[in-house]
Amino acid sequence: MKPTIRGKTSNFKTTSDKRSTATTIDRTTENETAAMIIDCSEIPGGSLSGVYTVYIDYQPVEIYCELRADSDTKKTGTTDFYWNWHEYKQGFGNVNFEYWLGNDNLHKILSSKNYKLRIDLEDWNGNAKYADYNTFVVGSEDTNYTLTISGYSGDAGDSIINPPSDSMSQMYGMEFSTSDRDNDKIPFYKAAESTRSGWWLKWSTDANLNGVYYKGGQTASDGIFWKSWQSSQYSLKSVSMKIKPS
Ligand SMILES: [Ca+2]
Repeated sequence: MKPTIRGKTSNFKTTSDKRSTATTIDRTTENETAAMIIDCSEIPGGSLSGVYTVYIDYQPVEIYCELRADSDTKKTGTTDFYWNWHEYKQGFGNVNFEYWLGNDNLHKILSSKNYKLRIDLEDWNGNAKYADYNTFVVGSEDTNYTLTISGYSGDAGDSIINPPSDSMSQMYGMEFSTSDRDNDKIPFYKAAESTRSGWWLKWSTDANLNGVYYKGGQTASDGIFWKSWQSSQYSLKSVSMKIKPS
């Protein structure tokens, strides 16, 4: 059952996969006492993008590895991302389409070495933008998955770091909140309910990537938005978050 996946570094391509956390692979070897994580880039060149079963702390986890620009599956917004703490912790969704890898897995993978985050965005007119972050770390559950992120580049603008520390939309250093776990910074208020998401929230956000999926570019305050490109009222057609070693 132990996958042996080796090979040259493959390309990491852009697609419009909606919210797929295309990510990394865990490899256990005969000589390792602890799970060792490898990433999708170590899958042999020429392999197809798709779902791979990997092992994180010896637990099988299905992840989506994006290896070529061959992803043309249609995304329909069928997965609701308004889940509770436990579900965000464990992960949810259909790994072929829309899913969340799980905050525990994110923490384990991102703690294993340095990773970049790439966010791809698409609006309803066929326009695509991206935002890259050189550093992306998610703390353990003990920290409520506190976010550390830095090093923006891209053409979508920075909706994560730019909101400064005195902004209600600050994300850096924030803890994860869900509908049933209020870790935002505002007493008597649940930011995760207002954004209809699970996310790193102080009060509100400029980057509501786990918001409600509205079709056709509808105006909504709890949609999927990226404020520095489109407004915080414009619900995007597709978004994805992907990681790879930096
Ligand atoms: Ca609160």
